[in-house]
Amino acid sequence: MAAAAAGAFSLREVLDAFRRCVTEQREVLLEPYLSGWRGLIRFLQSLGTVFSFISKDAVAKVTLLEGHCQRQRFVSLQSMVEQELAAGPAALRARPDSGCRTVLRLHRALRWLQLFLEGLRSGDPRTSVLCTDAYDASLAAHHPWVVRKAARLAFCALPSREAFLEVMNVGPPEEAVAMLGEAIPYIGDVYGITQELFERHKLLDLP
Ligand code: 1PX
Repeated sequence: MAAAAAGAFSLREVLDAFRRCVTEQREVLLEPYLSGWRGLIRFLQSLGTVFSFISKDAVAKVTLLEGHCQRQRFVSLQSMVEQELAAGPAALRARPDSGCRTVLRLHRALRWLQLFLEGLRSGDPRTSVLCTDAYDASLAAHHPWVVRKAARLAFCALPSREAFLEVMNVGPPEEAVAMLGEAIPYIGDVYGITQELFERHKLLDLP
């Protein structure tokens, strides 16, 4: 397989990042987690300016988390939750820039991704419908009306299934579909561990 052009999206890279995330102790490592997100954001940016209000928000969140990781030396999601909770749950809830509330937003978006990729893999050619259904089953409940409206409008501009598979940069469509089949369980695993962690610490509704 030809190496993807510098800066171009490759689903393989994202798959590798999410694969590297989960340790034997079932911890989620932040470095590959954020690198997976960087890859996804590059993909979104390649889809055009209609989506820039989404990618800007995602970039802001990833950048904030990278800053926290550098300053506080968090390695895993588990250590971040532990350290941020050390000051007490009320203090954490009051922080608009905490790592936990920021990860929670990406975590909800990861559920969207999982559902959307499952839809793409299923062979349904209606990408906008797949995307809207995935959004309605995940992020929509957490967004105000105006964001929901803008997101649904942007989804109408999504490329076709063939174009999607092509821009994944992993070769012919069958290969892209096979790689989706490989990637989805890794993404699901990261999602599941995070969900359980946040649930246990009652962090699923951090404002
Ligand atoms: C091979 C296919 C890969 C597809 C990759 C697409 C990557 C998508 C990345 C989406 C990241 C979205 C993060 C959203 C985080 C969020 O919920 N932010 C909101 C709340 O934040 P706050 O700090 O205010 O509490 C914020 O209000 C968000 C605003 C922007 C709109 C968010 C719409 C999200 C739609 C997600 C679906 C993306 C569709 C991409 C089409 C491929």
